[in-house]
Parts: sequence; structure tokens; C-alpha cells
Amino acid sequence: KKKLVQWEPTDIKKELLKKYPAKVARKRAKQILINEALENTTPEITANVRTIPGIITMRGCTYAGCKGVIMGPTRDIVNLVHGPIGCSFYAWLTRRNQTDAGVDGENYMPYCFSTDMQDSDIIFGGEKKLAAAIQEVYDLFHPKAITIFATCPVGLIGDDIHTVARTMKEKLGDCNVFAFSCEGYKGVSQSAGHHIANNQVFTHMVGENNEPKEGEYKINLLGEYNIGGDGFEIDRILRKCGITTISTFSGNSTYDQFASAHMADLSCVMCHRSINYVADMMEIKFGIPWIKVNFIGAKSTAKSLRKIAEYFGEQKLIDRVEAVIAEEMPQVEAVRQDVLPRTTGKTAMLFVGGSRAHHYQDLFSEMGMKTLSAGYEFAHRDDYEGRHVIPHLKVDADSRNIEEIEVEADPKRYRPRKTEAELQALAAQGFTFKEYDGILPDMEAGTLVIDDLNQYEAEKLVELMQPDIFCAGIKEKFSIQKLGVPMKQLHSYDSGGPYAGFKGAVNFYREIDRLVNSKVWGYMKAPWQENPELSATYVWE
Ligand code: CFM
Ligand code: HCA
Repeated sequence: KKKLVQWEPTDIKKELLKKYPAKVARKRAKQILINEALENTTPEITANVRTIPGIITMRGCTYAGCKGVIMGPTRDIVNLVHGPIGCSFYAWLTRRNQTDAGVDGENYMPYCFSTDMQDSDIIFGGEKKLAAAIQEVYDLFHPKAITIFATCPVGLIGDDIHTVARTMKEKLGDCNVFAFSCEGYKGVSQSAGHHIANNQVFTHMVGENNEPKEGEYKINLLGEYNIGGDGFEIDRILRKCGITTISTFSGNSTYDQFASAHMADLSCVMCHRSINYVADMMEIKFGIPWIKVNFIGAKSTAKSLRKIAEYFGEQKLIDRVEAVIAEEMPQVEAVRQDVLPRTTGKTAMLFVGGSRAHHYQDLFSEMGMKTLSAGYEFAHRDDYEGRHVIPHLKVDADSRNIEEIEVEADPKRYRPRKTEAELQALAAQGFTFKEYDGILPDMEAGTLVIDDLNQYEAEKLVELMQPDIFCAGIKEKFSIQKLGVPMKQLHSYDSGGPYAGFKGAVNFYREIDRLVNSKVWGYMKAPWQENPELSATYVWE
């Protein structure tokens, strides 16, 4: 593919902003960053702020983050949406979070539970209808728990879903019923929904089951949602290493996993953005430390396994992990070597959620591909800049008691990073650390990092930079493909996956090789490109 002009990043930024009214351009300028090291600091990006009205954002709503993302993948809890049917319908099986119904076969994921609010409920209130729906669910299924999700109208009319939940929980006796005030408008994006979900899951389920769990090395896998079967592949690898997963938040999870999560020795955080709240609460309340892991990319998978083994510090586990890596890697390497000659030097753009735009760059770099531009839909500044090392809590690991809670507010928590000597001094005082790299330190200088990219900017970027592949979600899919550039969904994986772990890396290499080397895109022409005289009909400015 030929590029007509070699654009400088500063020119691209100007081009993206050119069409906006002055006030909008000023605001967007703070969310478009040219990644360059300025005296050991990274320039600040504005993130987690309201999308400017009128702009067609890639984001979703708070309800989506709570109902779809965090609670959606739990199979034996009935998720009941209080609202108009559309809110439930559009959150019904669209995320490709996979499930294995296990020996008990209890799986409510294929169902779509809703109170189906009507105009009369909006006028007279929907609480009675909600209570009746809870009763109906209970009578039909007798689930362990029923959770209720507020949609926008519920907040606007003021239905008290928490009182309904409490009353019904008392009435039913053997069913945990609780609610989420996750009205779509509650925050600026999905992100607020994660927080609301995390708080309620922690308050209403975690810590309920004190039965000891079997296993030598017990972990919680936080922020892994089993999209396209990713969680199955990670489970396979962990099992092979002799590591026991007590709970996954929340891919293919069950009620009991949440209830028993406090029986683990360590929490491993995959997607920090969506679940850091639970990781922190587990550490504060139960003294379970957390570390950041990433199972996207073969090298990252190996690195994460080593990190877990290093945490437990037993030679037996370290050896087992090394043996598993040695056994798995040759197959991955063979496929990587096969695709490399065709993928090396190709370019990618990634605009996804709150962690994948970062994690998937590892897979692309394993294929010799360069990320030209990337950004999150709703991540916060820590996801961009990286909380590299944070002094956190003093934990007595043996008794699980927290001797002294001392969360240090570190004004330099973003940059510059702490020196080795500073770290050692803090470690000597008994602090634990969070190693967590952000997207900015990991991306090359001169790359464009853009927060809350929108429809217009996405098309403009593709037009100017001509990447070999663009990665985002369903709303972007077809507009990008119409520009003649292959588009891979990194949310749902289209119909593919898993892409996590060793087998996932192999799947990804093959899929991307196929996409970036397909000739079909070169044949794509819009009608006005083939018949210029049509341009007056199709395009006007
Ligand atoms: Fe975490 Fe996710 Fe993501 Fe996310 Fe999402 Fe998702 Fe995503 Mo879609 S929890 S932040 S809210 S990794 S649903 S599984 S793909 S936007 S990058
Ligand atoms: C969500 C879910 C979503 C949407 C994906 C997309 C997902 O945010 O509500 O836009 O294609 O991964 O399913 O992020």
C-alpha cells in the first residue's frame, strides 16, 4: 500500500483537530498525545472525562460496564435488568464471554432477564413490577443469587431497587438478592460500571464461604472474562503448572468462586482497569497481595507464569513453570517463524476499552509489527502512564492480618519512576509493590496515543496513516473496512479466539497473517472511486 505523504505526528494531530470548532479542538487536543520523553517525564494525557456532546464516541455506558462486563460472565447468578427491554436485549450474548456449565449444569447466561418496563411503569413506578419479576425468577429457577441492574429510566424516576432487593432477600430466605445503581448515565463510560459492580460483589458475596480450598498455590485471576475462550486456555496452562485458580473475576465464574475468593494466597490482575478495586479491597480486608500479570502474548505469558512462581518462591513451582514454558514455546515459535517473513514491518492501530489496546501490542511486536497509534476508550491516567511501583500496604502474610494499614499517597506515583535504591529502602520497611507498566512507557516515541477516539478521528487516522490493520469494536468494524483496511475486533475477536496464552498466540499469529496479507482489500473501491463522475452524488462537503 502506498502512502501519499509521510505525515509527522504533529501534523496528524493538527489534521485531526482541524475540522472541530475551537472549543472542541482545545478539549480534544488534551486527549491526543504524541508519545515523547520530556526530561524523564511523559506528557500528561486527559482521560476518563465526559465525551463532548455531538461526537460519536466508541464508548459504552455505565450499565454496560456493570451488567455486561463484570457480572455478565457469571453463570449461576440470574442477572435481572430493571428497565426497557432494549437495554437487556443489547447486552444479551454480545460479548462472546464463554462458559462451561460444569457438573451442575447451572447456566443462566443464554437467558435474557428483564422487567420490560413500559410507559405506565415510568409514570407510576416500577418497584412492584421488579419485586414480581424477582419472585418469578425465584419460582422458576431457584438460583443462588439474583442481581438487579438499574437502567437510565430507573434512576430518573427514582425506583428504590436496593430496598426491593433487601425485602425480597428476606422474603425468599435462601437466595442472595442485591442490586447495582448502574444507570447508564451514572459515569462517563463503562468504567464507572466496573467500580459499582466491584463494590457490590465485594460487599455482598466475597468472604461468605470459609471452607478451606485444596491446592498448593492458590490464586485469584482478576480481570479475565473468558472472551473467545481466553480463560479456558489460561486455566489449562495454570493447571499444568500446578497452580490452583480459586476464583476468576469473572470469566466462566460461579457464585461460590466469588464467595471463596478470600481463600486464595495471591491475586493476579489481568485487566487492571476493570477490577483494580477488587484487588485493592482483597488486599486491605484479607491481606491477599496482588500482582499484575498479562497472558496476551507468548512472551508475556511466560513472564507472568515466572512472576507467579517467583511470588511463591518455591523451587518446585519454579521448575514446573520452566518445564511448562519449555514444552509450550517450541510450537508457538514454529508458527511465529512461519508468519514473520510476511508480517514483519506491517503496521497496526489499536483502539479498545481499557487494557487490550496495550496488551495486544505484545502480540503484534512478537510478529514484528509496529503499533502506529493506540488508545483506550475509557481507561484512567494510571492505565496510560503506569503505576510502575506503588508503596502499598504492610501485610503480615502468615496470619493474613494487616499489621498497619499505611497507603502512602505518592505525589510522584506516575513519573519519574522510583530508583532501585528507593525501592530497596521501601521494601526494607515492609512495603509491597505493584509493578505495572502503562501504555505510554511501552510505546515508541513519536507514536500517537489517543483517548476516547471517535468515529471521525478513526477514519481520518486511517486515511492519513494507512495502517495494515485496525483493531477496535463492532461500531468501527464496517466504516474502517469500507476504507479498504482490514479490521479485527479485539473485543469479541469477531468469531475467533482464544488469543490468550500459548495456544492463543498461535491463533492470533495465523489470523493476523491472514488479514494483513489478504489481497481482497486492494480490490475494494467505493463507487465514486471507480466512476469519478458519481462523486457529486455521493460526496459533498
Ligand atoms: Fe478490561 Fe475487558 Fe478491556 Fe474492559 Fe470492555 Fe472487554 Fe475491552 Mo470490550 S474488562 S477494559 S470494559 S479487558 S468488554 S473483556 S473487550 S472494552 S479492552
Ligand atoms: C461493552 C462491551 C464491549 C463492546 C464491544 C464493541 C465488548 O463495552 O459494553 O464495541 O464491539 O467487548 O463486548 O466492550
